[in-house]
Amino acid sequence: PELSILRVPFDLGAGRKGVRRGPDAILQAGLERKLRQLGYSCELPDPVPAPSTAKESGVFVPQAEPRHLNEAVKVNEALAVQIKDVLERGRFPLVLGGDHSIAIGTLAGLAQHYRSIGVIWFDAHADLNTPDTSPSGNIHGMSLAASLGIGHHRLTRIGGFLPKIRPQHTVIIGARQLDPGEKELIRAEGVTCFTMHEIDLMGIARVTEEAVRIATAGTDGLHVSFDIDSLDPLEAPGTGTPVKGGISYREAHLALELLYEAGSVLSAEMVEVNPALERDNQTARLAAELISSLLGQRIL
Ligand code: DIR
Ligand code: MN
Ligand code: MN
Ligand code: MN
Repeated sequence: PELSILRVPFDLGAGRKGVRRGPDAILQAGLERKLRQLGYSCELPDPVPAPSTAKESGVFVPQAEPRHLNEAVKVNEALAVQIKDVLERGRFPLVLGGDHSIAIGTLAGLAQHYRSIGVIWFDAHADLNTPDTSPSGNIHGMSLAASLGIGHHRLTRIGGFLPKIRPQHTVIIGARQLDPGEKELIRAEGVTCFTMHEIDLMGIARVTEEAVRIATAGTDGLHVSFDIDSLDPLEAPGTGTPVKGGISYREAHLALELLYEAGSVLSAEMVEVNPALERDNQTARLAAELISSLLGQRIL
C-alpha cells in the first residue's frame, strides 16, 4: 500500500498561532519510520503552500466575514487539488495539519474523486458554526458545516461545488463543548453526534461500530478527520482549545484500531497539534502513534 503524506502548515483558521508547526512535529516523532514498519511506502510531497501572515482582523462581530477568509480559501483550494491528484495516482492521502479549517480542502478533493463519502469527525467541538453563529469568527470552528454546504459561500464552494458530504453519513465522536447554533444544526440536519456522554454510556467500541455503519451506509467509504483535542488534555496538552473530560489514550487507540479493522477508511487527517504549547513534543508523538493505529499497528 502506498501513502502520500500531505503537510498543511496553516494556522490562520485557529485563534492561536503555532499549529503550522504541527506537520513537522509529527514527522519529527518518527511517523515515516513507523509507517514503513507497517509495510507502507510513503511519499512526502512539498508542503501545501500556506499563507502564514495576515493582518489581524480585530474584534469579531456575528455575521461579519470569518477571520482570514482569503487565506483559508487559498490553502484549501490548493489542498483540494493535491488530494485529487494523490487519489488519481492510486495513493492513500494522509493529511497533517494545521488547524481544522483544512478539512474543507481535504473533503473537497475527496468529493471530486469519489461518488459519495462518509466522515468520522473526532473532536471536542463540532466545528458546525457559520458566520452567523460563530462566537469567534475562526474558520476551524466552521469547517464541518462548510463541508455540509452550510455557511459562508466562499467556504462552501471550495472546489467549485457543494456539498462535499451529507449529514446522514456524518458522525462526530468526542464532543463536549458545543455552541447553541451547533446544537441546533445537529438536530436540524440530522448529523450523528456521539458526545462524551454516549462514549461513557456505550463504550468507545460500540460507538465506533455504529459510526462505521452510519458513515459507510451507501457510501464508497469514509474519511477520518481527527482533531487531537478530542483526547483528554492530560494526554494531549499541545493543542489550542483543550477541553477537559475527553477521550482517553486507550479509547482513542481502540477506536482507530477498530477503524482499521473495518477496512473502509479512504483517507485520514490529523489536525490541531500545536508544539508551541508544550515542551517535549508529547502531543505530536501521540498523534504519530494514533495514526499508526489507524493504519494497522497492533499490540500483538
Ligand atoms: C468554538 C471553538 N466552537 C468556535 N471551536 C474549536 O470558535 O467556533 N474548534 N476550537 O476546534
Ligand atoms: Mn476541530
Ligand atoms: Mn476541536
Ligand atoms: Mn479546532
